[in-house]
Amino acid sequence: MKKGLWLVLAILAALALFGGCYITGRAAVPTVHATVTTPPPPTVVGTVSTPAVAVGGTYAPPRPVLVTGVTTMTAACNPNAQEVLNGLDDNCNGQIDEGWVGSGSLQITLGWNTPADIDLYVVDPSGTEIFYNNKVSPTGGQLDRDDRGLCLNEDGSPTDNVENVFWNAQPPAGHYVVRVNYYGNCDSAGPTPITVSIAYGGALVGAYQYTLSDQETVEIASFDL
Ligand SMILES: [Ca+2]
Ligand SMILES: [Ca+2]
Repeated sequence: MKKGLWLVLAILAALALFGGCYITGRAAVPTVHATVTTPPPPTVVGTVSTPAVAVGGTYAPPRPVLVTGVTTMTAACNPNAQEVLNGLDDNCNGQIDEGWVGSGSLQITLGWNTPADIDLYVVDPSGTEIFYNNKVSPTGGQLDRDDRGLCLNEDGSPTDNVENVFWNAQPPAGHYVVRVNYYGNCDSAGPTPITVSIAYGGALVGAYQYTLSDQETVEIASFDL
């Protein structure tokens, strides 16, 4: 009897084990709450100039057309340099004379270093001419510094002159024209070397040179955005 009893018990155990699994069927699918793993931000070492991003992607740099006689300056900036008021991006951060004038997303800056009175003109795609007598365009462009050499200067200095036009927000697409006019020699200035620097989307497009004579007007550069 004992042997028979053990046999019965063994059969019942086998049925409970394998039969149970069979009856249970496929294992229940565990409920998984969707989770999204966000990768950590990249590690940035040092100071990096972040280029502005336009809707739909990064800004495409414009390609200015220069008139005869205008030359492109060789890049001479230094990331460790102190930015000074001179119409140039001294520290290579894509902003011209930051701390003195506005930069924004598009910046066009005239610089010269004689007592002459020279003026910057920028015609934007709306046809608006931005200059000392019309400092704000409906497109958002504005002239925020107007220097007049020895004739009369905003900061009282006959040299280190700068005029600056910039757009804080994204400037309109279309055609831009940059002109400079030698308004007056203020009784002491002769032909004057000038620079025009253009920065767009957090990067310097270029810096351009020309020597301007008294009363001369020159279309330094034109470009499309
Ligand atoms: Ca700079
Ligand atoms: Ca500068």
